[in-house]
Amino acid sequence: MLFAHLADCHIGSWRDEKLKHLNTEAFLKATQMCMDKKVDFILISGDLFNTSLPSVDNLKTIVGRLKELKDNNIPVYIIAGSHDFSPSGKTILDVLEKADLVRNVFQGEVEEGKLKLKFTIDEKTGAKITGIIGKKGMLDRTYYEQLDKTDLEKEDGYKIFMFHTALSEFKPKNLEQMESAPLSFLPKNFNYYAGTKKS
Ligand SMILES: [Mn+2]
Repeated sequence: MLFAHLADCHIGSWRDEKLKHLNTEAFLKATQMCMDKKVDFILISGDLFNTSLPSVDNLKTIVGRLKELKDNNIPVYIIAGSHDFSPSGKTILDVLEKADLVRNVFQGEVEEGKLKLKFTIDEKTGAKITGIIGKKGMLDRTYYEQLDKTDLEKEDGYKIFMFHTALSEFKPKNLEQMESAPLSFLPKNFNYYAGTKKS
């Protein structure tokens, strides 16, 4: 199995003429490598775009590439990051998912105060993928506190957990003030943790 893990692409984050194309170029280069190497799938752990409603130009470029990935039979699994939501909770990622260009793996329901996550199974490899979205100001903390880890940890097979928050144990000294979650928030027994810090 071969997969790629991207995060924090932040397409559209710079206004400066010299800088504003760099994120897009980096994304196009990385995803081109994915196609060249024929990866089985791609994970994007949040903040594909810098805003919940990206510009039409940026959307056109990224949607074009996502379509190419789809045509190459490379599924893209995503979670939303802290920049992906508008104040009303909307995100363009929902539109991309409707168009079948990405799959949001933050799936599940709350039963009696417990968050039960569901796995999304990659057809080609059988990899089981789930995760928790990132929200500004540690609003995602509630998800971790409610998370029922028992079934997740018991599940067999190759498992991937995607998340978008800094882990307290891995914070560098100069970012001590940064909001973070303790390692104990994550379910154990996964084969790969596809994380990124919140920024
Ligand atoms: Mn970010």
